[in-house]
Amino acid sequence: MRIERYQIDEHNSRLAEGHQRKFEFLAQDISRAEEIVQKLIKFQIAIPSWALGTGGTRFGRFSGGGEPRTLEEKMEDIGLLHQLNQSSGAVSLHIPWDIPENPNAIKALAAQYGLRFDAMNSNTFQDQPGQQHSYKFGSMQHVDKAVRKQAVDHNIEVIKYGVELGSDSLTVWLSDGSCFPGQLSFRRAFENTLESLHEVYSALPDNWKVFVEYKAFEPNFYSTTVGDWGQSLLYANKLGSKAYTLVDLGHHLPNANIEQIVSLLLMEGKLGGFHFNDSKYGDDDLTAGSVKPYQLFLIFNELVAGMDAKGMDHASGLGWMIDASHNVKDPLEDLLQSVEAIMMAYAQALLVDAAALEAARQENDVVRCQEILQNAFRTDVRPLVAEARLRSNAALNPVQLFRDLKVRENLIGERGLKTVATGL
Ligand code: LRH
Ligand code: MN
Repeated sequence: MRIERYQIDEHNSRLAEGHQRKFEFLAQDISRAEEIVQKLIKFQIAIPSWALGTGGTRFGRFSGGGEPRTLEEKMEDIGLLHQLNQSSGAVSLHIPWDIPENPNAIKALAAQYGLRFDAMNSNTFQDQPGQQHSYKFGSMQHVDKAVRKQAVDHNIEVIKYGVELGSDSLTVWLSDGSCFPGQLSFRRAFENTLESLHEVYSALPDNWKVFVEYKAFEPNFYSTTVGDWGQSLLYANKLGSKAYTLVDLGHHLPNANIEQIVSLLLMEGKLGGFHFNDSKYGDDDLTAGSVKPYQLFLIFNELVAGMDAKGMDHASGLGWMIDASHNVKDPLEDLLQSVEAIMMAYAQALLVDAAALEAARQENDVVRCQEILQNAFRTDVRPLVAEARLRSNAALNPVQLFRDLKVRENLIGERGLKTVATGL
């Protein structure tokens, strides 16, 4: 389904007066409003190809209908999201869930929708039909060299697909670990994994990066072989300059200070990118900013400060990707809300008066430090984010237009109620 230009224009003209009033009221107090709007227009977030259908848990899955059946239909849905917010201009593919049978055709289709390919994702956490060796006891950590070789070969195959599509990075998330004390030699598992990652690293094209994604637990529940930021950094440092860490917000133990982790990884020049989502307990893969919006703001506050300290371009300096799963929300509405929350956290972080904050820190004026941060966080930046969309010919209120145009109903009409998208 494509949205016609006039449909967006009509929607925006209905909301224009209210938006203009709110934007002018906000902008009159923000000297850098124009600069912030320009930064928001440039900022693009990659949509995961594995999160366009209904997710589920081991207890059940409740499909909403109209799910994309093919990679082409997934590109169509991401193209529709991008039409609505002009902030979703990239796709992160997961292999083998979304193998581009005809890479050139998929690349051309992506260009039609204004989409580029962000990081490719390998999958050595499931056994595929006809697979020679099982990953039941791990992939790159496995005691059997043949299993490790199978995992390395798969990652090299994923790089090949990415090169054909114009991607320039690979995310490696390993579910490897153990479920019981005694089951695994932590040292051997680390050495086997590092040896395997070195083989993948040496297959990277010169301009490519590899992101080592860490996770505290699940599906293993005693140890995870890339279990936290320290282990991921250890691998990335031992692999070389093209290796980085990837921070999935849901992959931390309760109450971890993720903004501190982000600031240190950025300081070390080893932060590669993000998988944005939110969680209250485990790897819940909920809508970004839906449970802990202040944490998302604090993370972006460290990102803006850290990237400015290194003179990095905000939009292209890191891999900005969503990684979510939709158990009760419409997948596309959920993704629209996640993009909005990320854009708002970024806008609020851009509002922080860094010089005043530094001065207050030098005076150990703790109260003033909090006032400066929370003044930014408590500023309703939605008119700034909406203005960026308006100037990008997107919708002032994407979720509202999605509903007014009965997009889900149309997709169900086209695809049926029972279609199931590949992915989580
Ligand atoms: C693991 C993870 C990883 C993906 C998968 C879909 O929890 O975050 O990034 O490969 O989800
Ligand atoms: Mn992830």
